Amino acid sequence: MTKIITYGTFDMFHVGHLNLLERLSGMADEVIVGVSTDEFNAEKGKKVLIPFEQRAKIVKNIKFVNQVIPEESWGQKKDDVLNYGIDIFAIGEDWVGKFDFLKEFCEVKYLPRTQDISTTELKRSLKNFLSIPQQDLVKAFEVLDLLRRDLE
Ligand code: C2G
Repeated sequence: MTKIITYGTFDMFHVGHLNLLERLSGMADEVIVGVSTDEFNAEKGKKVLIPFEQRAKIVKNIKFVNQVIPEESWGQKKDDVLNYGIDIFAIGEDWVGKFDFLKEFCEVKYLPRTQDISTTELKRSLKNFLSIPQQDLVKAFEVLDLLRRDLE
């Protein structure tokens, strides 16, 4: 029974997060995920949109995940690896090298990220969409409606 652990914010859950968790499930029998609390995200200097309870609930309900724990500090990883009997620590390669100190206690793997998607990108696209003047959006939908009718 091999166990793998990862940590993350998982804000505005998207396919990049899902791909990572799916990969973990192919690497071990049990997947444990440390979801960053709102307080820890403040410490990471990361603004989150979705509160911890909702982010944790979504991750807990992903079929590739067996257990969710709160990630409250940078320092908890070693204790988690020892207390949960972790065989592998894995995380996206944006963190490459940052957690090599865990090699003393378990395997450490940095995995390729999913390209062209990130919470930052989603927020930017949403902001751009919402910045389109209301009347331009209305006009665009009217034109689309006319085109659809022509095609019918
Ligand atoms: N990820 C990915 N592909 C993306 C976006 C994210 O593979 N397009 C991965 C990240 O590499 C990370 C995980 O999904 O392994 C969660 O990403 P974030 O929620 O951004 O997590 P982060 O803020 O990097 O927190 O102690 C570790 C930190 O808590 C990691």
